[in-house]
Amino acid sequence: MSKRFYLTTAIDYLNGVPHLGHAYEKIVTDVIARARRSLGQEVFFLTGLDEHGQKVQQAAQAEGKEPQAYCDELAAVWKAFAAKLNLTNDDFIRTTEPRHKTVVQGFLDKLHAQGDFYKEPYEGWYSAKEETFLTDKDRRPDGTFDPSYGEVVKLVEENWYFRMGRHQQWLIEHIEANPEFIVPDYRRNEVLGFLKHSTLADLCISRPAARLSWGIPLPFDREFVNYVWFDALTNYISAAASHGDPVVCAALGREAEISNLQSQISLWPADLHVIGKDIIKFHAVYWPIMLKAMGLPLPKQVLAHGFWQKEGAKISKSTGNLVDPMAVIEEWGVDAFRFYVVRELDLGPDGNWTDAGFAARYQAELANGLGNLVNRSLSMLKRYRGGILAAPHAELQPDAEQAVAQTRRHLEANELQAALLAIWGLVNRANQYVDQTAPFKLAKDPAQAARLDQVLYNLAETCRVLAVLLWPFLPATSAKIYAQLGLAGEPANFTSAAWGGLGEGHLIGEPAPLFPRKDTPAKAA
Ligand code: ME8
Repeated sequence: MSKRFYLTTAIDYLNGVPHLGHAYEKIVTDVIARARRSLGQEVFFLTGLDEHGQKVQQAAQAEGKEPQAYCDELAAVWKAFAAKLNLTNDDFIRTTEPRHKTVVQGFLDKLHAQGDFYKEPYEGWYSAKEETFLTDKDRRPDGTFDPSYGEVVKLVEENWYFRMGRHQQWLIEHIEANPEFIVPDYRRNEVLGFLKHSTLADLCISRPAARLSWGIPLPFDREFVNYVWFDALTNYISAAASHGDPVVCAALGREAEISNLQSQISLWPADLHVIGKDIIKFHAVYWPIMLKAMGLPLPKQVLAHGFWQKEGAKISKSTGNLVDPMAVIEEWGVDAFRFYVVRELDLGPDGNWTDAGFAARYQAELANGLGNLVNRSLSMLKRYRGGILAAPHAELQPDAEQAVAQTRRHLEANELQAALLAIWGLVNRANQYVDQTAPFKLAKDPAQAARLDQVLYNLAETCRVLAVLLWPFLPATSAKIYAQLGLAGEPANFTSAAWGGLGEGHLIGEPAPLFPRKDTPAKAA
């Protein structure tokens, strides 16, 4: 059983419908998953939903529904959304599933038995309206709390805490010794700065069930449910356990039970957690500590992406400043959406969605760039040669090989935006080649018949190479290019980007526009 390349996304709170930020994270993770598969690795891609805790309980209450019924209804929407994005996730975990709850409870039991937890009263200011404890930092300059908190009272509450102190030093050393552990490097520096300049407070891992019932009960104290972040982070190993991962099952003492599974998949340690910058502390501080306490190896990498704004302002339900990914996909197609978010925003910095920018990229790079190249190349082959290729010719081979090598290098380093730039280098070169060689003129001169054959071969073969390179990013488009070339199957194997795949006498299929032109002013969302 060889270990898979195991990559995960954050699991989204189930308190609304998916927005641009959720879609972005899932798409970049899918591109990485597809790229690894194309490059020959065995991959396991996990995504899912974070269904417990106050946010979800309140959202259910607001709709007058039982939390479980609320989650079941909405989870169906999110699963359909994952399919709409064309994600190739191998599993979809929900934290309300029994397979997850048993692992969380096993985890809690083991740490409790080891003495990692203690119970203590906490005294603080409490807002019943917001169901949250407040500190002096939450006071306004005049010393009062914001009226949005309602009445704020002194409250004493007992809770369970996870001892953090002994973990601070080794974690600093681990992050320093493994520069790849947190990327980009400015996020690593942020985490190191935090760890070096403050004392890690013990983590409260419970909420009294009397106050918040929507959670996983602590197995050793039923008066409490588990803090939602402890619960949520555990999804990465509960999914692995449910597939019989030997490392996780051994740590949980579940070897016997798991050995009955039909098939076992080796997953842990995770190779890559893809998350947003706002939850880096949970993934790069608390999660490694939880794993270390459990006796499990740490994930190889935590990659924190940036945040999207729309038209320069925060994405927000309350102000209505939203990008509705479903609406964009309906209007422009899923590949146009996948393309824009990966092309526009490198992995790391923050980005800004603009409707005009979306329409401009669609027009210039997809319709006039890739779409026009494929359509005119194949249409000319059809018109001048009945769709039949002449002998292979290698004029564009060096350009294609350069793009293939650059794309491979960037995909291996998860440099997705740079990979797209390399691919578009070839798109632009091939469009320039059409203009320079002018096959429409060659076709008028019988003495140039052999030259026309060469040009048409170079163009068709470049389209084929592009389909292979594009597959992780624009899978539907790349499948269409393959079909229009008269090739069977999906271009899902990077090695087939080698020049010369199309043979003499090959008959292509029917050319059709890949990206219909939009003549009306753009309305992206
Ligand atoms: O944080 N731009 O869930 P969530 C880019 N359940 N990414 C964004 C974004 C934006 N505007 N807004 C949110 C949670 N995200 C927890 C995770 S994991 C064990 C538990 C990203 O629904 C965000 O950074 O608030 C996170 O990675 C993901 O969307 C889910 O956010």
